[in-house]
Amino acid sequence: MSSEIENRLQERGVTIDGVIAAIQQFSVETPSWGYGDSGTRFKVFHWPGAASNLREKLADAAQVHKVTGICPGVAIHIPWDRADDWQAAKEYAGQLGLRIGAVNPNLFQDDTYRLGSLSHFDKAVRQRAVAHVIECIQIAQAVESNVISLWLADGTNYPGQDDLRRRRQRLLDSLRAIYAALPPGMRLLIEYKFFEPSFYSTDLPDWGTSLLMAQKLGPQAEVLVDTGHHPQGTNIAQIVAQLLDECRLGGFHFNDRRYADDDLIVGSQNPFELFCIFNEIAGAGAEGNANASRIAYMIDQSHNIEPKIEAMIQSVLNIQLAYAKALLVDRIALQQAQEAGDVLGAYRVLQIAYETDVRPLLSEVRVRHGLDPDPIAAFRASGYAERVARERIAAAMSSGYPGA
Ligand code: RM4
Ligand code: MN
Ligand code: MN
Repeated sequence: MSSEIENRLQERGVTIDGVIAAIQQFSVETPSWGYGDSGTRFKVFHWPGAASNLREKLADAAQVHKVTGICPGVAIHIPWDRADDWQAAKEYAGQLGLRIGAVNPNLFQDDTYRLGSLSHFDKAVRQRAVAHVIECIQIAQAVESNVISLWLADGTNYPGQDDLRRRRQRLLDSLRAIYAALPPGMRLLIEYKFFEPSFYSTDLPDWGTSLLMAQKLGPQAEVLVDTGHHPQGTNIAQIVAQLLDECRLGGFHFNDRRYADDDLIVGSQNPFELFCIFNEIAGAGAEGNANASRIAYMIDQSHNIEPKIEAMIQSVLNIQLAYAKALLVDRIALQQAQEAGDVLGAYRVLQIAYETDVRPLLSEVRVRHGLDPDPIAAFRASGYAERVARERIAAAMSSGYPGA
């Protein structure tokens, strides 16, 4: 255990056990699609043994949970993960110590969605898109998940291509039909992204638009912040603060970016930003903000050149690290410095927490859980990646499936 951290907390009358309990309660959902082959528009490199169906993705996700202890949920994407028997899929997840989490509808890969889905000018297309989301709601009910995570590719490429206000009204109409189909307790998380695949306008481009939609729909609709979906330089921590204050922060899709929607390992490019995000959440939580304790933390990454399972473990560890550091912020000293107008004193309160080495603390939390203190080493030592590479390639060859 890090006595440095313990001593510093003691000086403030904070017990290390409280911090450990908060770390133990924290969990992150991993995405099924992060275990399969994915890439860029230039090339998809096949990873030997990469999962190619829901069972394999769940098996891989179970390895991440096994070594980190904080990833019991797995988000699914329909139709990529469509199963004939959802009861069986749910039971298989249960046997692995997992549960199926957020259900992500896919409104961007059907030919009929070329000019939009929920915002399309053709009512028949809109109805088809709404029906797909309602099917996802039914799947969520079957697997006992209570989150629908909606990302919309809708938008236009050229000025004048469609009427922007009419698109908005159609979208709201479609969302109302979806909202009406939500059973009690199920949440609709509305994701936004500033561009891509559309380049002139995107129907849900920013957190404000998603928030307006959520507020019009009702309390079961909330905003989902994907950390890769903002223009360069956007202050995501401030967006998080505003959503927390409005009690509409539904969840996160964590990943990191340098240029666009890069979907890189969380915290690999801008770890301080990740810390600042968690600082807002920890600060709100310390003041009893109701939203802070019911945030769906999820990863949304696709791995191009990385080994997929290890990349996921690394992301989970980076998230946990940032969260633990945010818990160490001296909130009283911070507020005092802020209200004394001590600009740099306040900054230094954050800096002290950010620069604290929390690795011994996290190792301690893992050991208390019966886990290896070093999850990456444990995963590498397990030989799992090599074993599935052999077995899955052999299975693919014997079935004639090329595995690409
Ligand atoms: C989008 C967005 C969604 C994800 C798709 C595959 O950029 O991040 O959340 O489901 O990609
Ligand atoms: Mn996303
Ligand atoms: Mn994305």
